[in-house]
Amino acid sequence: MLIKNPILTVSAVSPKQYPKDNLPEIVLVGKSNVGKSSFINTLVNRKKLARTSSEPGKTRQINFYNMDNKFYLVDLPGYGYSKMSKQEQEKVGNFIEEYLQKSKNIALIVFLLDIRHEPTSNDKLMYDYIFKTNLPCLIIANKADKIAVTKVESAVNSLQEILNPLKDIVFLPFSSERKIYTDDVWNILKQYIH
Ligand SMILES: Nc1nc2c(ncn2[C@@H]2O[C@H](COP(=O)(O)OP(=O)(O)O)[C@@H](O)[C@H]2O)c(=O)[nH]1
Ligand SMILES: [Mg+2]
Repeated sequence: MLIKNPILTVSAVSPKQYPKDNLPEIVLVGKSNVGKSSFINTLVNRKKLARTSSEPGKTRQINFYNMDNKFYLVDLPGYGYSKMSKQEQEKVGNFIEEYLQKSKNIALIVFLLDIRHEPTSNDKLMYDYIFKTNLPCLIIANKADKIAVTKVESAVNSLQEILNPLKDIVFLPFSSERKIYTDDVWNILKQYIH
């Protein structure tokens, strides 16, 4: 899908600031540094729309990227950054939950994992939380460029085996580094924006 004019329109630190135009929201969830901001940039083919960082734990607000007035891509703060104190981590967790509970416009949750690693305990908590919200979810096994192409399919399958043995959720590989699999992802996203 070609987005002509992606713009960061709102950086919210409280629910009062969430956009009020009721466009559908596709929200990026995942631990710090897994590649959420890069994912947004890759989908819209921009280098610096969403701020990325090799230093995790930087985003403390909820960024709403307006996509041609059709929908929002929503960049949430990452969880599980080890250098953050327990207290700070809890704050970030509450912040994420508040958004997931209060926004009335979430059309799809895109949950990013690292294709190389087993889900962390925080990933599992987040997965269970998302599952309980009953919202539609797409799982992305990111940084697929970090393993051999021939290993990608089995790596995605083993992540699914751990989190979703019933296999009723879509899992897809992705790589912002190599910009591959973006068409597959767009084909899913399109189903949730009308
Ligand atoms: N190799 C590789 N690196 C990636 C990929 N996506 C993101 N990164 C890198 O991972 C780091 C964190 O990315 P960022 O998008 O800021 O993660 P966020 O904290 O989840 O928003 C940056 O150094 C990115 O360049 C990917 O698909 N492959
Ligand atoms: Mg980010």
